[in-house]
Amino acid sequence: MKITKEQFQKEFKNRLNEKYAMGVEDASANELYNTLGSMMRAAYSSKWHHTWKNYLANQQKQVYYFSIEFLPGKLLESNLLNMDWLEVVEESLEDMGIDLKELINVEPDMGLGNGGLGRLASCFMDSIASCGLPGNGNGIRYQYGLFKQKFIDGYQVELPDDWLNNGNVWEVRKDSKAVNVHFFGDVHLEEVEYGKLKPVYKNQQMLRAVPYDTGMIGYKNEMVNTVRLWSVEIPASEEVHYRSIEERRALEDLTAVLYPDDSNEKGRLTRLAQEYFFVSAGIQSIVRYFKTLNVSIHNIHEYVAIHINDTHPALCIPEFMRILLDEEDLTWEEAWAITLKVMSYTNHTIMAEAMEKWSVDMIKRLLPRIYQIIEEIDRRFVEDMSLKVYDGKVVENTKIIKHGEVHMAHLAIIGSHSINGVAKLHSELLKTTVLPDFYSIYPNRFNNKTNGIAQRRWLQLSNRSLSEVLDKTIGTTWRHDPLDLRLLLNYQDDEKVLEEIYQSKRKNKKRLADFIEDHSGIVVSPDAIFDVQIKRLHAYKRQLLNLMHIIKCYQDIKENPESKPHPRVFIFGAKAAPSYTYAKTIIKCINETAQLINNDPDVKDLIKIVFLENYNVSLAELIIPAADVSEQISLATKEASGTSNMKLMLNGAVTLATLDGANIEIRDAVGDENICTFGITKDEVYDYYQNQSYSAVSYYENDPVIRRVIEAFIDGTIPNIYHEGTEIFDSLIRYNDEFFVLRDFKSYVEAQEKIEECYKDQNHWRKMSLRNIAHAGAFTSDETVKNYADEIWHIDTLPNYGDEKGLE
Ligand code: B1N
Repeated sequence: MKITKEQFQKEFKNRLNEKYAMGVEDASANELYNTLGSMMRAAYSSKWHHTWKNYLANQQKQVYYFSIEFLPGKLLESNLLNMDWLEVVEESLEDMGIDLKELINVEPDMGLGNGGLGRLASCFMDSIASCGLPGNGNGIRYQYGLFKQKFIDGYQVELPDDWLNNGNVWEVRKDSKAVNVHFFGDVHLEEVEYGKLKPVYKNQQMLRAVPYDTGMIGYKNEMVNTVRLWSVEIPASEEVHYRSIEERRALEDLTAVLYPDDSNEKGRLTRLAQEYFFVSAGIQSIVRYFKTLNVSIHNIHEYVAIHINDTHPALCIPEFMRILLDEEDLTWEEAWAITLKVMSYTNHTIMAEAMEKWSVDMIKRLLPRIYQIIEEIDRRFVEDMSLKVYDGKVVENTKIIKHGEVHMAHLAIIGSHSINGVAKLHSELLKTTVLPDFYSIYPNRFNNKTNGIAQRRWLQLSNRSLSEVLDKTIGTTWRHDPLDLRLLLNYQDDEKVLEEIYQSKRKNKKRLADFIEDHSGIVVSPDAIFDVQIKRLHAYKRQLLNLMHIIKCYQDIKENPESKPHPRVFIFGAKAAPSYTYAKTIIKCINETAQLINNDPDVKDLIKIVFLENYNVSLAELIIPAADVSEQISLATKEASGTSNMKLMLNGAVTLATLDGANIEIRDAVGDENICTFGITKDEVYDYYQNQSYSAVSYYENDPVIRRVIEAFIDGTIPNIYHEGTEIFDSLIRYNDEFFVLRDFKSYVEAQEKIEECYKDQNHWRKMSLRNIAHAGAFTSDETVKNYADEIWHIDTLPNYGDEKGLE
């Protein structure tokens, strides 16, 4: 999609005039942004059209990635990059006196997800298109994204994220593709013809699902795939059926808000309705599209793969069965065989509280036909297992419906041909510890697909200065193939290159320091170590461990004013689920500790704490390039993979990590000398569980350092946290420290000391940093999605892909 400066400027001015009857000099940033966006959309729409027409013409097998969250962030710059317009547009705008950055600033950050799971889905969408793979996203167009976070008196306050209030240039509403989704009512099976039972419905409520499509532009490959997000509407004809205003409102608001819980489930009717809504709409639209191929429904698995991103879309399985049985008249046996071939499932967590379960009563009431199908899937599963060798316990552990609840993970596993975890350790734990009974039944279904990240966003766009150094040093092939970052290893002893990488880091740190001063008033030095922990606030991620170490450093300085640690800025970014009081307590404690330390003259600026508000994709793009230290300190076994670990290493940060999730693979990639690991291993964690032998209080009693740190929470050292300090103290001592913070404290402190030592030896540190960048290409989501494509979805690029990327 090439364009010249002259073409661009002419077209841009025309459009601005057409849209707003204005010249460049009169337009606001928002008007300029909308003009540019609509112009880009017009430019890629013929490629978009071609892409799906080609899929159709080739009867290409496609994957549909069902995810209740997508977290794309801003799209302007990333679309410009992938269209190969970035440089021309930047220069052309500059000629017209417009700074592209100002247009980027007015774009809302599209935050239809909570954290890693949603961001992974968006990296996958970028990679699928960029690798030329036929794949689409399917999700919900929430009217409000994840809440905006503010701190008031150190407390988290949530504000609505009304991201659509200025419209959305990237989406296209497709009225002609709307479908109906049904809820509630009564259903019974009637023999409509001899021997054939069909469901007959009474008193159902019908909602309209309207799709909004967004083009996913492949990186300089002329391909544009689709993410389809569904929005609810109430058909006027249906008004009469509502039993109450409340009920009407509940359904009307179905796609209004994203549930703000990460790794946690709260059984609520609206959430279940959301899940069915986007699943049913998505599957109906897939089947409708499939019919235009003129292929027999008996072969649909050769043309369609459906991926279930965590259990939230697990209703794909009974919904697909419903369509094959009730609408396509297939037999149960055939419908089931096809469903298995179509469906695959990724598990993203082993945290018990995140395992989705719905009460039988709720599903029965909201989705009566779906419930019948789930019941029958379960009945046949139990019958089948009982005939095989499995003992009663295995069947009891694996069935879908028990104790009045539907276990969504069990449904997803039983109905999919592939079940994968998101890092090697996590996938092993699924087999050995979390789902051993399922593993014994279906050993061949289990596999690993380690997560990845899109280097385009997380390096090319967010770290332009490092990208330039890379281009100069190793050429530009890494931009297409991130594995080529390894070429950098040839320069690990090249002082000039090390210096240039350092200077680019310095620039990014300065940029962040300016932002910090603007937004929080805190002055930090870019020569300090920037120590970064950015992720959702959750007890298992152990932001508390980080805070305890900071308090220790503070106490050391107070006790020994002559000590001269290297100056450090501890940077946090984290949102807590609004209902997660413990996580909010930790936020309050970090903020109050920041007040104390940042303003204590004795500290002489040796330590600063900066907790940036409203951590989101855009803020991540600013923080990550500036990081020196990457905090990945979850309790071993708890973080399924993590992806900020990959983003931070890619930008030259050195990882300070427990042996959890993908940290282990990062260590294996960079080697022990280039990462700093600490803490107990998965085996030690399980030993403690097995023997119930962990005693937090003994650390408190026997380790004076730990004792002094913990007491700071309750003895007034940290001001304004009377209630919160007690809550922390109790979680550690009274409730025996669920995430072994005290157990890992000492080795964490030692690891932090080692980090400081390494940093002080700048020559050594710079080499470590370079090796991290060089090995980060291995964690590209391009490779991850190719593995999904080959091993799970069995999809391929178009036959002519690569030799004529321009398509027809
Ligand atoms: O998924 C990420 C992983 O890198 C993280 O380690 C993992 O914690 C994260 C319920 C979740 N697991 N589970 C969720 C999110 C929302 C929700 O309502 C669960 N998120 C993860 C990508 O694999």
